[in-house]
Amino acid sequence: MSASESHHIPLEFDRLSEEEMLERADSMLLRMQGRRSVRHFDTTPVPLDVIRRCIAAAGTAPSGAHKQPWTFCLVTNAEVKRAIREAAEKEEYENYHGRMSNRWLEDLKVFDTNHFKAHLEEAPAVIVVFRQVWTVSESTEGPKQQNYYVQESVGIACGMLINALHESGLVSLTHTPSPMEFLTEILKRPSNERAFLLIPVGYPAEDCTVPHLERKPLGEIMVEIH
Ligand code: IYR
Repeated sequence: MSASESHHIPLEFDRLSEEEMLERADSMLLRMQGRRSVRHFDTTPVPLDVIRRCIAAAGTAPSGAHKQPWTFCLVTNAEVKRAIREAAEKEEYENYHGRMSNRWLEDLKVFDTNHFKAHLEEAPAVIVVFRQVWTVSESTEGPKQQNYYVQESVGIACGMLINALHESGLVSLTHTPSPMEFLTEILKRPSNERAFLLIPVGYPAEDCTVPHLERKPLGEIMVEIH
């Protein structure tokens, strides 16, 4: 099949000098090393256009067969955030009081977490990411379209979103209350969507602290085979 038959277009790409590549990789690494998950938010509103652009950036993620099987629900409504918090706390109470193993609870000690989730109300915005297990084409009457590698695709998009938020001067938390079905109900999402990740977004509280953690050095996360 020729390029024109498969609707290919020329790639726009500028080769950089090795020096510039290293400089960019270095400065990106430095900025990414400064990102932390934050659990204590300032209640000050954030510019929603910034978040909208970050979501647009997440939407550039690669996906299985380019199905883009994601929906980003941006929530700022105080009543809806309260409903999410209440439902999340109910599930998390069960998690912390029997559903999580002792080893799991032990592993979480450094984070000082519990079933109280004030950040779900305090953060001025909460993004709930949904994965689309199938897609309905055009009209809702249309046939179900299969999606592929949905977890991988939405996971990559979420990573890009978290980085975009950080790059834009906001902080976030990746929160996965379990189970998450209540989000479908509260946000009135269609039957092809499943909640994937809940991301409170905002500015950090003035007195915000984060756990003293270290990241694995490169030598521990990479093997090279040349
Ligand atoms: N979902 C719970 C517990 C929790 C689990 C993991 I894995 C974490 O990295 C942090 C918390 C909660 O949000 O508190």
